[in-house]
Amino acid sequence: MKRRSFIKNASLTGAGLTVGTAILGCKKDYSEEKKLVVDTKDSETKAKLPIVIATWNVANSTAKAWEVLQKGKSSLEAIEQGCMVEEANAEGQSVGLGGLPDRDGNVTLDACIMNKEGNYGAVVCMQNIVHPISVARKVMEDTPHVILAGKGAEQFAVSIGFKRENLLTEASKKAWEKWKKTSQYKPIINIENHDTIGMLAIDKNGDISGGCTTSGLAYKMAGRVGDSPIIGSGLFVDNEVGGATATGLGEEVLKTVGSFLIVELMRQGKSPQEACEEAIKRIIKKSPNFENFQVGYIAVNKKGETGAFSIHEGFYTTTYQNNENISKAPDFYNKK
Ligand code: SD4
Repeated sequence: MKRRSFIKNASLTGAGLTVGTAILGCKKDYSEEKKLVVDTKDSETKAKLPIVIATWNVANSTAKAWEVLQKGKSSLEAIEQGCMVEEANAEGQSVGLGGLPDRDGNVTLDACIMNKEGNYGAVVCMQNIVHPISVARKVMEDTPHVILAGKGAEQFAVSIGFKRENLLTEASKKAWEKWKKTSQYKPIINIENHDTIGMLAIDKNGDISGGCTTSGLAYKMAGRVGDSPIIGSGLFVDNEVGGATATGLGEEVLKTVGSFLIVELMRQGKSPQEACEEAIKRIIKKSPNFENFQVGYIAVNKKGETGAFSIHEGFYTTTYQNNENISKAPDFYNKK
């Protein structure tokens, strides 16, 4: 076996890694870790890159991100601009402008972004700003912190030039007023999920970034923060391995630190698909209540291979790869 293909195999299977370490026949050599890096210049990988993958049916967002990548810009830039498309879309009721409000009628937004260096920025429970993904990027790049919350996040955004806007559209206000008549706080499968954007992109240099942006659960308690802006839960990227992001009932994703789990499983040799399935199974094992909520994951590895899996039917993903922008329904766990 040629050295390079051995390294490749070692990086892709847990067994390969064990054998590799055994052949070295001694204490773990940490320089081996470096060999996990996939050669993004090999022809198989090149064919799959660049790539953008996102949760739900968001072809306009992935098209924007793809356009940015085609101009030779970074995956970080693609993520920000791709997510901004849905944030500005007043029709989408679970992200940005037009997002469904909390119980008190306030639209509060959560978002985060991660770059190839593993840097991270987030805003949680922020009001009145249409583009939380861009504010999250500014938190990452221009502050010594990683998360800004509520009023502080809003003040920071305004101080650097973002405009305050009312995010509650007539349609979302009407929906909230209707909900208030019964005030039933029960997550509804797939309804609470639509259009939360979790997006992962790999640029032509093979560098991965990710973002996640949402208005969170409709009619949540005031102050509630979900998984989407929390590193490791709603999103995780490791440029040596891949990235993962989540949608659905954030409380369940948070308890199992789902996106970090998926990236770590890929690091150990699982494919993106196997890793997503394992993370869903972890939730199911811990929550006998899984019939009543939805969670969906997507993942991409360094080679541009993707995976997606959810608890229930009804989840969608959109992938822009090899010049095709395709939305499809991935496999799911609960087949009755
Ligand atoms: C949350 N994961 O706040 C988000 C919800 C979601 O579309 O995905 N909404 O729990």
